Formats: sequence, structure tokens, C-alpha cells
Amino acid sequence: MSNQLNPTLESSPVIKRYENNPVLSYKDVPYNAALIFNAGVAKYQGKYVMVFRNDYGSVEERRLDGTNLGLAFSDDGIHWEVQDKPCFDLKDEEILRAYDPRLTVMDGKVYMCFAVDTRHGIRGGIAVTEDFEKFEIISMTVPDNRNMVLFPEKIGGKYVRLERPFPVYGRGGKDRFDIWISDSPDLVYWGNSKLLLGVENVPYANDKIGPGAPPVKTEKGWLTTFHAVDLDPSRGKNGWESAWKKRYCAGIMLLDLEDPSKVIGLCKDPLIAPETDYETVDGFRTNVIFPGGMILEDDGEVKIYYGAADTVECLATAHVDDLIKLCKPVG
Ligand code: BMA
Repeated sequence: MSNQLNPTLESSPVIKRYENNPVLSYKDVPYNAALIFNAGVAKYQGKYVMVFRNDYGSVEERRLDGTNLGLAFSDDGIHWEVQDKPCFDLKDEEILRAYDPRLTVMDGKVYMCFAVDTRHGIRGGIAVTEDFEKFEIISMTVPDNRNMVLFPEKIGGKYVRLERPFPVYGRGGKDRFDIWISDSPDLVYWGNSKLLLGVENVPYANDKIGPGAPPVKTEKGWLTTFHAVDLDPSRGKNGWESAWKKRYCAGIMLLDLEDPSKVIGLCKDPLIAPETDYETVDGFRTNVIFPGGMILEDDGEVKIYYGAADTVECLATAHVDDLIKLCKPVG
């Protein structure tokens, strides 16, 4: 464990990292691949499925040439078989790339939320697929928005999503970004947008927060992860980049089952803070934990998938009751 950043942040004791992390890296991918991270994961048709971000190029030369999304299947959620070609590659004159997929299964289909870099800003997209070959794009937000995640069922007759707009001008020209919630009758038209959680409500974030994996339904509420960023301008060079001053932790909160715009529990400490070498040393942007997949197993185990150091995909587990206990009433 080698986190030397100030302030020191530690992962919750309820978290157990998979001992052979990472579960996926560029070495497992049979086509041009360099950084494999920020995956969406779901259970679908009797298998675990992962759509992962692949920033391709050359690890040896520390060069990145582009981004596509790859596909992998697994029988146990631990050992993954990567398919022989990328499954999603969105590019045209306006669209530069799609990245950071999140998967939600509803009514026998897989819905994928993703971020889209365009020449006129960053947009949030939602696509649907049944076979990971054909994706139909259902909607795209105005810029700037990303980190969208869909709840796995309608609530009060509406589809619901969490999202993270970036109001730069309106937040003083700095990264002061928060988590929002919106609903929709049809996944196309979104409205009733409300602030869900402000960055100032997360004690270990001084920069921005954003939704993590799609929420999981429990008896006590919707359990959901988020990422929380702190910034220290005095931090030195980290990773490939000449200056990377941020740290990303995973956080956890509980939302009301009937009205998920109400945060009924929040853990005031990080759920996962960067600690291991693959999170803090070996990577493109070190000290990044970016949760994008969460699966509740029948025995109460929760699998949390996260991108580590924007370089590899990792797995940590915890018991659902322990995660719920961490979420203390707010206010
Ligand atoms: C965010 C996104 C993520 C990335 C993170 C850390 O703003 O770009 O894709 O993992 O930064 O670099």
C-alpha cells in the first residue's frame, strides 16, 4: 500500500480487493489496446458482461491514438474472455469518441450510458442493444454532461437517471460539479432535473463528484457509488501526464426507494481510496478509482468494478449489509 497523498485517505474496512487485481488489462485484449478501464458491468442472459473503455496506442511509447469500447464475457465475474473486436466506436466529423460506458439491464435489453466528446462539448448518450453488435442510440444530452447512469427499473412510472452536468461558468469557473437526477417517460425526453448531492456534502472531496455505477435495489434503498475528487496543486508529477494533481475515490450513498431524489444515507469517508500500486503508482493518471459497475449477488456479496489509475479494470467486494450500514442519515 503506497498512498502518500495529503490528506491521507483510506478505504473502508468493509472493502476487500480481489487478490489478483486487475481483472482486465491491455494484455488480455487481442487487438490494439493500451489503457483498459472505466467499464460497465451487468448480468445478462446468464453471463456477466463487461463493456470497457480502451484507449489504444502504445504502452511502451506512452502514446495514445484513440478510444473505442471493448466487450468481454465471464461466467464468474472474475475471469473475463475478451471478444475479438471492439463493440462500439462512435466517430464522425462532429463526434470524436465515446467512453466510460455504464450498463443497465431492463426488460431483457441492455441500456448503455456513455460520455461523448464532440467538437462542441461533452455529451451524455444512451444506447440500447440486445446482442452488443447493433446499438440503437436513444438520446444525447446537450453539453456539458457525463457520468450518466440509469436505474434498473421505472420509479413512479418514469425512467430515472443520475448525471453530472459541468456548470463551469455558473460555478465560478472551477471544477465544482455535483450529482443531479432527472426522469423521463420514454428515455428520450428528460426533465424534472434536481440537484441530488452537492460536492460540498462530501467531506473528502474539494473538487467535484459524479455518479459511479448504476444503482442497485436493496430493502433499505437504492445503493449507489459515486466518484469524489480532491485536488492539491502542490502534488507532484504522477503517472504519464506531466502534471496530474487530482485524486479520485469511490464513495457510497443510499437513496430513497420511492423518491430517489432523496439521499437517505451517505458515508462521510471514502469507500475505496487509492492505495495499491496498481492504483497509485503503475499508471497513466495515478490515484484514480473510478467505479462503473456494481452487482448484488443472491448471497449478499456486492461486486464493485472500478477503473484504477485510468489504466486497468479492477474488482472489490463487500457485503451489502455492511455497505448499507456505512450510509448514515444526512442533514
Ligand atoms: C474524468 C473522466 C474519467 C477519468 C477521470 C480521471 O474526468 O475523464 O474518464 O477516469 O477523469 O482521469
